[in-house]
Amino acid sequence: MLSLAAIALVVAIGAASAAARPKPPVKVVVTEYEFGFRLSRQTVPAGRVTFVMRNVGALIHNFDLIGVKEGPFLVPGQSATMSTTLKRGEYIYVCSVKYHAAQGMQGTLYVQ
Ligand SMILES: [Cu+2]
Repeated sequence: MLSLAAIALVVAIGAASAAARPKPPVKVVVTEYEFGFRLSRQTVPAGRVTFVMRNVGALIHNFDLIGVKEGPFLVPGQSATMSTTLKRGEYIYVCSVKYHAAQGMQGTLYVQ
């Protein structure tokens, strides 16, 4: 029978190795289309985030996380990634092609 001490040791080792390993960045898939965005997750933990942006529409679009980082303009069918480090808060994102935000290409990303 496994003693309680042995179980405690296994748990302690597990916790130590988890702490030593840096956390992998959180991935958010951003789909761009006329006229809106679909995000694989709307809320992420604070820290490193990688956005995988895909334009599945018929016009040029981008993903501009206002005040943080602006993704490249993507032609239909194109993809790109961008990484950034986010603190807790609410972040507005838009497509910065003229009139696209007003037509629905905007939203809020929540960082907890
Ligand atoms: Cu757009």
